[in-house]
Amino acid sequence: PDLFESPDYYNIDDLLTEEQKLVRSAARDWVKRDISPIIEEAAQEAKFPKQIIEGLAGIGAFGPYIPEAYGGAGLDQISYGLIMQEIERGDSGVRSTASVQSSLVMYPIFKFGNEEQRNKYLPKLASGEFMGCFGLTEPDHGSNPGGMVTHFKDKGDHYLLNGAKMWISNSPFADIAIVWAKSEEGRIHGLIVERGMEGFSTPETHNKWSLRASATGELIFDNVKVPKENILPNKSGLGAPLMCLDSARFGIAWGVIGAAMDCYDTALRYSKERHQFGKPIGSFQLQQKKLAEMITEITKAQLLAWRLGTLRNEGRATSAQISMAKRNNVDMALKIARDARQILGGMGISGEYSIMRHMMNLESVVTYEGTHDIHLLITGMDVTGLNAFK
Ligand code: TGC
Ligand code: FAD
Repeated sequence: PDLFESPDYYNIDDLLTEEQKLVRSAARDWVKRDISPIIEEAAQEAKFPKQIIEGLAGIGAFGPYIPEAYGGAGLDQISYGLIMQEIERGDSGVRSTASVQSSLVMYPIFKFGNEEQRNKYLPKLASGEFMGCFGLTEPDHGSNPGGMVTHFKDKGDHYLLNGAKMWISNSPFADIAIVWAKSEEGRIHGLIVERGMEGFSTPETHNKWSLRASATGELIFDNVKVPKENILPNKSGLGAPLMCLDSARFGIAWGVIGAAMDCYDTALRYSKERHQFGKPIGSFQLQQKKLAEMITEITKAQLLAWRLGTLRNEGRATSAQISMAKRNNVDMALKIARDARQILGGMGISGEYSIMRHMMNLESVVTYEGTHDIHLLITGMDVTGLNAFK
């Protein structure tokens, strides 16, 4: 079938620069060639396809907006968004790997690290020679990361780290982890923990029905001696990891549009080919309603993402604006995946088509990086000035 028609109902391409369109094409071609043919099997087997790391680095998916001096692609925020969109057209789990590497590992090292840390890690992360993960969530602290109990003590020439993180994307194979932990004073800091440090282990989480092509695991710290030079010196407090989340949530707001587009393309094509009662099912009003609403919602999500990208490029996007786009766009994609699956009838549950995989993946995306509820409460707090969390 003719993959990836990429609906552009409102001529949004006119709003993109030539460079942004080139970046998007390169990512789209790579996903079509290297992800689409292998992803269903990887998801069925619940295996992260490690062979794609080089290709992800090749399309600039690792640190798209990190300056070229540190190995990044030096691109703008809309280009970053478009890369995430094209990758997630293939699979949300692959986009997760790229989101984590870029926004949750490279970004904090770039933003809160010193020059030595930037030079030591960023070029290797950009090329995929090093893979990273981000440990914020704990077994008892998910939506409320400020309550974390993972902590470190100053032992003179090193820090002694104890605790555990859970639900960590990329953890089973990551070379380094950005770990958020409390000091003896109760202040949150970021530490760079490297695979191989004694007392550090990363058991994989099995039996997921979602993001099966992405490896998820724990991070366990049992008296891990972390060299003092591995602390990120330039920002502490919960605001530091939340700044990383702003960047990743922005990428997700774009990424899920790709998953939605793939579901829409597939359902539209199927609705014209599949005949029942002597007619294509796309000629029935009930199916047209679903398709018309899908393209309307995709178009609204594209405009939200584009405007947010422009605000990010100008350094003006607020965290609450990012929350609105993450929440709206993930919900939009999840609803489209569910409707598209129905349009395919029984075929909708088959791995012959990508829709059920997208649908199951999006059940994680609506939960991670701040749940649907949490982002609603962030908007609620922003417009009322009243905090409903506590
Ligand atoms: P609160 O008291 O409101 O804030 C603490 C400090 O942080 C500041 N702040 C922010 N700074 C930067 N960016 C933001 N978005 C910020 N939001 C708040 C705030 O000003 C304050 O600063 P200061 O200087 O006064 O201390 O914090 P709270 O404890 O009430 O929590 C607020 C809440 C609930 C919104 C926040 O904790 C939250 O977002 N919870 C959701 C947790 C979450 O998103 N976890 C994600 C884990 S990582 C992940 O899921 C990766 S999946 C990756 C993949 O595979 O793609
Ligand atoms: P909880 O916080 O226990 O929430 C349970 C329910 O309660 C939710 O519906 C929530 O909306 C609701 N709720 C919570 N608080 C409130 C409130 N104040 N008011 C109303 N309702 C509320 N984390 C990382 O640090 N790094 C990663 O790389 C990472 N990758 C992930 C990959 C996958 C596949 C998954 C599933 C998760 C990942 N996470 C990661 C963790 C993710 O960020 C958390 O699952 C998420 O933040 C929610 O936390 P929780 O699961 O503990 O749910």
